[in-house]
Amino acid sequence: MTTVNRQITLAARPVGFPKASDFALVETPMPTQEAGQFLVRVVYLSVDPYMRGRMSDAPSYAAPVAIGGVMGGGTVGRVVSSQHADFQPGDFVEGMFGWQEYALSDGKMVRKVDPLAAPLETNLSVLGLTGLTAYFGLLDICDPKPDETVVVSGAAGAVGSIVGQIAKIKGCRVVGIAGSDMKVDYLTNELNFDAAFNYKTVTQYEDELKKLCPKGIDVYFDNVGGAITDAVFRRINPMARVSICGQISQYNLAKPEAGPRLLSILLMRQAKAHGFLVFQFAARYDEARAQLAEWVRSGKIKHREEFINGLPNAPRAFLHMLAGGNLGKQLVKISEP
Ligand code: NAP
Ligand code: FER
Repeated sequence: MTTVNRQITLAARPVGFPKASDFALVETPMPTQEAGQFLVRVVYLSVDPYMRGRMSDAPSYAAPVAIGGVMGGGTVGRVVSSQHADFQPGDFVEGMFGWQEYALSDGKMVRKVDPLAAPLETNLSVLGLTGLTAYFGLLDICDPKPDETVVVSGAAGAVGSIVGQIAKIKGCRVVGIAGSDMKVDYLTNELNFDAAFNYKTVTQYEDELKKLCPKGIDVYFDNVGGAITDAVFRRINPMARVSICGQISQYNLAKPEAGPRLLSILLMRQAKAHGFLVFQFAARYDEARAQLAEWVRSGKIKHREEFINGLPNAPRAFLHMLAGGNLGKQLVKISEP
């Protein structure tokens, strides 16, 4: 076995949109396992928008990655060797092992996964935090009812594509907003969305929403913020529910964007906007995962993963996702299962 562990570290705090030189590929000695620990070989790494926040030292719910520190991230991997009673060599596990080829673990916050129950990579997509975010952010925050109109931004991405399909299962009219014609085709032709539009070619968002949502908007699942969200707010119905899941249009801005002040719309339409972090639902992950797995098995939810190979390409995969290059969930394949 190799004696070297490769890692991606944070080389510099990004200014604006991150770049390859904000990361470094380093080689370190393989860590030494002690009693109560096991060694994991990482197989798949998830790249996620929240990682942009971890690269910055702005105040947050979680500590930033230190300069020179290993980038954190969700992974699935395989146990190589173990001095931990609950984990045996060959076991597949999901945990926050980060942007590296090998990691030591004490088993805390690690979930064993069954590679025969579902494809391994789905533990980072529809059956992982991505799917759980969609599930709780839509169902708990918005309580969508049959025949209501649901708008999803970031609709062709990992979370958004699952949100729209859950809303269809609940009998809603679903309208997606995404950044390319190919994504719009995918949403309407493959995922059964009722309508979708490309925010990069449509210029009058409000007019487009008026056309595609003739009965107004009852539920808005917001992944992006900014001008798209401003337009949706203007079209919400009385008693609408808005789930603030993400604001990716703002993550790379050096200072917050000035926008119209639209909270009076919430007031006048007696609407609710609710921010959430998926972790607040941790006690109910198993229940949600079982439901998501059933929807996947019965063909009611389709999911898509895209892979970029090799740890050295992890920064490229992350930048590709931030720029909208992904359809569905962006993963990095670090090693063979
Ligand atoms: P994703 O949607 O698979 O990938 C990010 C997508 O964002 C890109 O594909 C791109 O698609 C879009 N995007 C990038 N810049 C944009 C901009 N300026 N305006 C509009 N869209 C832009 O990522 P994800 O993992 O599913 O995350 C989606 C959102 O959920 C993110 O905001 C993330 O922070 C949030 N999230 C929140 C939680 C939570 O606990 N609250 C958990 C997970 C994720 P286009 O081609 O459409 O531009
Ligand atoms: C995310 C975006 C932002 C996310 C968490 C945050 C878990 C929180 C950021 C902060 O508190 O600084 O996608 O996912």
